[in-house]
Amino acid sequence: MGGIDRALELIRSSRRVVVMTGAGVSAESGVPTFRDDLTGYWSMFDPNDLATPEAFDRDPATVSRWYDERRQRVLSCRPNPGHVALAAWEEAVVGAGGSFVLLTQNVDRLHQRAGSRHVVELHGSLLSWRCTRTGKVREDLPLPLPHYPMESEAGGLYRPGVVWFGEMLPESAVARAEAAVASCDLVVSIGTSALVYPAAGYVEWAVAQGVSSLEVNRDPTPISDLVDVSLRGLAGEILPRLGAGWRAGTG
Ligand code: BJW
Repeated sequence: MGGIDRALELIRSSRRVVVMTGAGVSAESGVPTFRDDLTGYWSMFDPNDLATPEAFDRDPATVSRWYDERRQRVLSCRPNPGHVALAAWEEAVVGAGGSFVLLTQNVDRLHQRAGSRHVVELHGSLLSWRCTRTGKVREDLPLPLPHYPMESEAGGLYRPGVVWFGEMLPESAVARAEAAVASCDLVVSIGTSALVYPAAGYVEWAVAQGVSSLEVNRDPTPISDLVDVSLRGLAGEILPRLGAGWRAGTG
């Protein structure tokens, strides 16, 4: 039996689905993957020097500008067939009385724009900014920001509303992720290098519990040999093909 057929079988026999997505899902929408994001002016920087609290403390203007340019870019991008297929899968599973939780490491909101409802943003969002003094979150700051960094009304700075290396993930996101993984019967990892924790650990945990598992990725990853089925290719092409599984009904 080919990989796609085995994947369709897993999908047809699952009722409680957890999907973990990463930057590869948005690549076909024109959003550069995290480690490819540095083009033009930004190519002189290492992402690990920009996506940390220390970088923001050292140079809040440069970090704010980088995130504001990325905010503008994702707003000009549109969901691709991979995002749309995941929203349709959720609708089919929930419509059949099952559960579907989409854990995303992406900060671009494209899943929500495609119609996904049960989305857990593990790494925050590019569309939000948070006051360094009060913690107040705003999604209505001018686009682009008038200057970098932008001061808050409380005398702090607005920092990007994302989770940087060394920072804790939002408590509510962790609680929702853990609850979903603890009770799922299928875990699916799509378009992520599976290198960043705790996100990668959620998939590993489900696999260790004996949950059925599927991966979709352009390239091999550290979990490719751990999962039941690893499909090699583009998310925007493979996910619509898997629709035959959920259209056939689940459970
Ligand atoms: C396609 C495709 C197509 C392309 N179709 N596929 C345990 C062990 C070791 C280390 C740690 C650990 N626990 C915690 C850590 C430390 C750290 C960590 O994981 N480090 C590792 C690098 C080793 N984790 C943290 O610090 C986390 N916090 C935490 O754990 O708090 C507790 C704690 C606090 C203090 C001390 C100790 C513990 C926070 C992690 C935050 C990650 N933040 C970022 C930046 C977000 C903001 C921004 O966007 O700028 O999140 S880093 C970056 O990586 C971003 C992404 O969400 C994340 C994952 O990347 P992703 O999505 O996998 O993208 P890529 O680019 O890596 O891969 C793309 C993939 O797609 C590739 O596989 C391609 O093949 C594929 N692809 N096109 C299908 N069309």
